[in-house]
Amino acid sequence: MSGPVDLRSDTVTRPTPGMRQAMAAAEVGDDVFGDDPTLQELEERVAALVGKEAALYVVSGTMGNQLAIRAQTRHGDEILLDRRCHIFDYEAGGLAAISGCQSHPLDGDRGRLDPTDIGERASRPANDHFPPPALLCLENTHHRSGGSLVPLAALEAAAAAARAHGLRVHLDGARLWNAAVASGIPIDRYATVADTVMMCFSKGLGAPVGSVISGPREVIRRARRFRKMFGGGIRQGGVLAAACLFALDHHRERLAEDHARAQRLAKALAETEGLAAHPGPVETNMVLLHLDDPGDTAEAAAKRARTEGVWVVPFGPRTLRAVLHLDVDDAALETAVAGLRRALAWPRAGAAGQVAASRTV
Ligand code: TLP
Repeated sequence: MSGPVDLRSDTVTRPTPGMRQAMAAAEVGDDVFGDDPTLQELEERVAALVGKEAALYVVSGTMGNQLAIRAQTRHGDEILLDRRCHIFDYEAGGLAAISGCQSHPLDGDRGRLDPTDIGERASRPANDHFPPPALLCLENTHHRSGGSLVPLAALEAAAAAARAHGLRVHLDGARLWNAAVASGIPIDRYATVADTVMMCFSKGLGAPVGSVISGPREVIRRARRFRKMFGGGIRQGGVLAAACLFALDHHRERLAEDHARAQRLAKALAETEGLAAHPGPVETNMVLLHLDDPGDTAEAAAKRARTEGVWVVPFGPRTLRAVLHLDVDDAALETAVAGLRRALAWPRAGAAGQVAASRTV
């Protein structure tokens, strides 16, 4: 592969020729009239895979999470979630703006929430002072901690603590596909912890657009109505759904390759002498690189990496994130390792030559 290696996210994948063919050939109707057969097939297949009564296609993970929240809460309700989860941290304040809910952020440990914290907050007496707790949000894999796997037992314990006090549970499973492949635990097993589950097709699975929320029929019916209200009805959505169906059939098992390449990237950098950064633990398809030079910043390091032909994103003041995906093969991985070695060489000024150019992954 020539040109820059784009490791900013697994959202950057482009549809493969087979996926484009499936999209071109898709049978379509008008989904707002309820007769797009390909969209219906996708929703039925995902509901069955997740083990829920019904499912709804939406344009993004953010829309899926926000609709699941809107459909299961009332204005003034409280939502318990991890301080570092995508819903709280990265969705533009949607749960306050769209659902009128109050967040109660909890201090999680790589996506693991303490059931005692949940129980203490959720069990406050129902009086006129306290916002009624309505929903617990979980996330797996946990993106802020670098795609870490949240153990099923931790998800179950958190969900049980919430349910004991009548809360519902939503699982942001944008990358639940990765969790299932990495852990060997099936999607529907993970899904038992939650009432509603959101999963993205536009990340590791490589579709250009789309996420699906699954859950009880009544909740999905309400979510469908809110989707319409927010202008999210998709007419000939079958063209997009065909890409997701193709991804379901062809791109799930291969996520293991992304996980293996993420391990190789981290190992190659960890073993590089004179590198002013060290990788964090790798559990799925992401590598976090923590900068060791106190004078360096993630912004500056990402710019240097770009100059060296590798696109990564700042992920905190002194952390970079690299994500492995469908469009990164072994050759691109080699290019990325070489580029990152040059960009992160120590000391920074004119030190690229200190890292042996001959090293391979
Ligand atoms: N995550 C994106 C960015 O927003 C950070 C990425 O590049 O990782 N839940 C989780 C756990 C996510 O990581 C994301 C996207 C979403 C929801 C939202 O999905 P989209 O981008 O489709 O709205």
